[in-house]
Amino acid sequence: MTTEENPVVTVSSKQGLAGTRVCVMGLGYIGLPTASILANKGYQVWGVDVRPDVVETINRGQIHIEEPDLDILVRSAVNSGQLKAGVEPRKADVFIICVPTPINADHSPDLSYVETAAKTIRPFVERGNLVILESTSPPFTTEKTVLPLGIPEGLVPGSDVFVAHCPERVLPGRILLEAVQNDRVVGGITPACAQRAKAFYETFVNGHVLATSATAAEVTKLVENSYRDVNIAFANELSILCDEFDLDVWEIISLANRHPRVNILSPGPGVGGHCISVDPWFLVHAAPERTRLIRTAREVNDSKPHVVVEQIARLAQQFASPRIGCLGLTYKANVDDLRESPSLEIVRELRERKVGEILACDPYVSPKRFNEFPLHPLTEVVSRSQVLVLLTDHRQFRDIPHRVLQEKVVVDTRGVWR
Ligand code: SAJ
Repeated sequence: MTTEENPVVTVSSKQGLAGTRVCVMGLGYIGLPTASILANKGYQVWGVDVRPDVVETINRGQIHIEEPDLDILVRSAVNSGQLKAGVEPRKADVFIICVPTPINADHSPDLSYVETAAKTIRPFVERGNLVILESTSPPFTTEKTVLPLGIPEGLVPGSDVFVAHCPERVLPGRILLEAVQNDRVVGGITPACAQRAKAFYETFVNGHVLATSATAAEVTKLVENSYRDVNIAFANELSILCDEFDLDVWEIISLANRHPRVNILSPGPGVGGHCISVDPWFLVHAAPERTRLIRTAREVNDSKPHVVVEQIARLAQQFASPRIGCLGLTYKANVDDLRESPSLEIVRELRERKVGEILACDPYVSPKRFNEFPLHPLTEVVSRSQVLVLLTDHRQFRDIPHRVLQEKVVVDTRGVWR
């Protein structure tokens, strides 16, 4: 109940962190970096994942996802004994929930992972604990799901126990840097909960930690990703418009961006990843009548892969038996993440429609974890293809010589070969 009962609230430097136990629920793209950053800061971290293979990998000091420098950080955290993993939670001073929050086929939120994580920690939560939801969540999830399911009856939030939402904000590919450098929004179920969470984040975040309510933090996070989705949709709509006029969208955007108050983002094959293509739906679902623009942006971005497929199919018609090279499957450059990837969606649709022989290549996707269709080496794809499609702008593809591209029919969805 009081600050004396738990050191976390007063911790503001590395001193004293070693005595603080943190239990991180979910060791994926957010949970594992968070757990290893905290462990390297000196916290005693217990990481939990439902997958025994993930737990074993981490306990060996290895990682199951691709992220720059994460391997070094995890190895150091495990070797020092500060990070250990298991399939069940343990008692801790701080619980952090970092589980997925996907959407169902009808775009409604699927909160089952949050519900399960909250129920799983409940028997371990004690007076004085801080419980944090980091997963991006629909409005009111902290108050209406985590609080009732995760906090034992009789413990009063804000005095006996502290519950907050602190949405992650890190960019895949720069997670370790951004987890520490970015400003953070921490929203409490009560002001005391927010202050408690703020004190915790200030022990390892260099950016500003901004306190608010749990619901405001939930909506702020969704607004950030919706803002980006709407702006990418604008760029994607421009690319469709410019095709209609037979104009180069990249030229138009670079000219328009010379205006001091215009900053248009880049069109692409669509919007993927587990964040921007999902999170805006949480707002749309929560208030369908108030989110016309956000919904339309989602629809524009979701339609883009089909526009690209049509374009490829049209161009392929000039060959009797077209061989189409598809470069890149992941949702964006230089990451291994295939979730909601428009590039993968395009390759799947081309294969289903039997547009020609499809030769796919992605240096970031190991055939060990991907066996839906064969992957080919870059040199083979480039030499054998008549139509060459750039879907994900991995650095390896940017260096293909111009003279090679000149011999092909090229579809460059990212504008990097211009
Ligand atoms: N994309 C474009 N054109 C652009 C920028 C991106 O087509 O100009 C595409 C990408 O290729 C990709 C998708 O959009 O398919 C999303 O990529 P991204 O790099 O914009 O963002 P994410 O999904 O990797 O990470 C986002 C970030 N949110 C914002 O920038 C507002 C990150 O800070 C969040 O932490 C993350 O979502 C998350 O976890 O919510």
